[in-house]
Amino acid sequence: MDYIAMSEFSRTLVTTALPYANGPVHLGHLAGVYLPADMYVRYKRLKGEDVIHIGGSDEHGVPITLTAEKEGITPRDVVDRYHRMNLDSFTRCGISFDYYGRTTSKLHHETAREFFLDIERKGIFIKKTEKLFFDPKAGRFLSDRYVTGTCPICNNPEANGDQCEQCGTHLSPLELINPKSKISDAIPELRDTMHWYFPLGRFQQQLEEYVNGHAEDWRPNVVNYSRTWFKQGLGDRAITRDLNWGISVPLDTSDAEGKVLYVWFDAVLGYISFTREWAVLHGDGERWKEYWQDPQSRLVHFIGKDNVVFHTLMFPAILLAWNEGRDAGLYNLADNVPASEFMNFEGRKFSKSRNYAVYLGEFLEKFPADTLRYSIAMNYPENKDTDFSWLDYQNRTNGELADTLGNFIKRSVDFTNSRFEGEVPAECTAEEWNSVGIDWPETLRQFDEAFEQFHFREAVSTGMEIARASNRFLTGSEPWKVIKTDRGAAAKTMALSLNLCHALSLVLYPVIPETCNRIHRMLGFEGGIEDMFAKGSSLLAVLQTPPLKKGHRIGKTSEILFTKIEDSAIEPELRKIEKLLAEAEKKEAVKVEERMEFKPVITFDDFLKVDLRVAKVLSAEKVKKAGKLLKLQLQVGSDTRQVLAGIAKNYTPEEMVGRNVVLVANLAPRTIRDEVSEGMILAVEGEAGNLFVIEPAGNEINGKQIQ
Ligand code: B3M
Ligand code: ZN
Repeated sequence: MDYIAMSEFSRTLVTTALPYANGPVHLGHLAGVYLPADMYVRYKRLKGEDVIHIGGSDEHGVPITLTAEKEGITPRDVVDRYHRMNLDSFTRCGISFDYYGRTTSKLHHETAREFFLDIERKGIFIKKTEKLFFDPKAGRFLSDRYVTGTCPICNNPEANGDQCEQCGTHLSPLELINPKSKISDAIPELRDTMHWYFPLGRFQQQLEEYVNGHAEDWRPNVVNYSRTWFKQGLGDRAITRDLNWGISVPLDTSDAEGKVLYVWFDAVLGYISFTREWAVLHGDGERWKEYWQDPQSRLVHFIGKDNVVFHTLMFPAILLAWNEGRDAGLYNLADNVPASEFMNFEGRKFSKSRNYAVYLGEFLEKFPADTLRYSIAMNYPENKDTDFSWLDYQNRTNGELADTLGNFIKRSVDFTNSRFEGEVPAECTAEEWNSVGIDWPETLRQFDEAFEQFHFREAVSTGMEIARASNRFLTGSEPWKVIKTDRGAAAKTMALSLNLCHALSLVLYPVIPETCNRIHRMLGFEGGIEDMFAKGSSLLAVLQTPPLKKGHRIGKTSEILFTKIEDSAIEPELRKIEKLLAEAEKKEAVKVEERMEFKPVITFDDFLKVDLRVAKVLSAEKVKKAGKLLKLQLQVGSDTRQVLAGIAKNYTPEEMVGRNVVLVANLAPRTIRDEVSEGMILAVEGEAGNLFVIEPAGNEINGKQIQ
């Protein structure tokens, strides 16, 4: 078939981000990663291409050990629970993985160790000793997330060691004021510890060439995001951690004791291990190599935008390190990384910690998978964040799925059964097929292009357009009237309509597979559409001409494909959201009240200890990798000072220059982001974390004390 090009690659390996087995997947995950990937692989299978979809659970990492400690169970209990739960939700949602693995598996541990040892043997890793917090009570080193304390930027007393949730600043635990161990509440001590680092910089040139080579075919955001990293210069990334859950560093030396591989180092390798496990399961333990190492194979990673650098820089760098010095068994780098934007829920971000989410498993207990798949696909966050709302879901289900698609299929099947003895009543020509209101060659070309270029909304819309055109054709032809005077014409209409039903069952199969299989059976076929898949031949090719021949027997009964969603069914859901929002607001209100609790009384002498001065901003600039920080040079009388202030969200550097500010002039200097801050400037926090700098007004006041 000339207008649906076969891929230039002979096979495709699709991977989907491995969700942490630390909580249930929600609709946001489905929308960004798993549904688009599933539609893509189902489309490829329909086209007769060789494709496999590999996914699984990310079962290591600190969030899992934290959950275990909070619940008083083992990390193993946590991952067992959520692995099972997520796999079950995906299965019920029709996400057709060829294999869904777990990073706790034996083969995965072996694969990750093999990579570590290969790169270690080549002398690529760098070992560095650094000071890290150690909990003296618990007797162990604390990775970033195990330390809490006050944020140096916004004073949030519960900032995490890696990030402050209140102001969003990325932090290192050493930057926290009054750090505390989350395990024992002990004040942590700084101790020396040695870690392995992966020198990303060593591969910068190769990575730049790789990303630039895809500047045309990757999504702009994926390219731009990677380029931002190149501009900053790729540094060394620690790839080991002091932790007792994970893949232990595979060396016998004493410095490897108590250390595991960093979760991201092992997780991306999961794609490889799981393909190996898939191959073993299919009776040929070597077959995974076809997908990973044959240059004729194509690798595609479906991920969310927050995981881009790990897939465009870190994982490729690991593979390049492996490939270095080899001339056989080289790994392919990904040919595309279709990273999605986020899908919000009723106008707000999904948030696991605030429990503001609809979990996939819960959803599927109440509503059918295909209706969810369809409405999420139509809101696919391809290049901007989108929104899932109950009303949109209800409208699409009732209007597009039930009224347009479901109704057309049912009318076609019922009328054929009642008036034409359940048989396709006429033979149709290619010409007639092209006169039903659909330009087949053009439609199928667009459809193919949309899928191949990951424009899922367009692809599914094209399918729904065919349903609309079909409806128009049937309604406009009025066979129920025409049959009274011209049985032949009515027969022709029904033959074409049944062919349209068949076409719809194929083109909508990637998005609503379960429904399409029901249509398939209503049309008199046994089994499912999957049973017709044939490698090397496209099912869509049959749509060049009307595929059903005269005399083909359809099924005896029709089904109602979609039940309409009544207002009463979504009302409880809407009420639940109202409750969640009210709770969130209540929490905010409590926060404000908390702030009204004044600090303990101090004496006047205490107050006099604070040296507050008027200073003028001479220059200001942004701080690398610290989006919230501005570096200010201040004039304080005859003195100059450098101060870092977390105000970049509210002020551009240009806006700050020339302003008067209040400087706490006798505060001990602190190092933030490798920059010294000699004091701090006063600001007040308004709504939504906005900071407003206090600006004293007056003449000749520079350097003067505030009292
Ligand atoms: N588990 C992070 C996440 O779930 C991480 C993805 C791993 S992909 C190899 O967003
Ligand atoms: Zn903060």
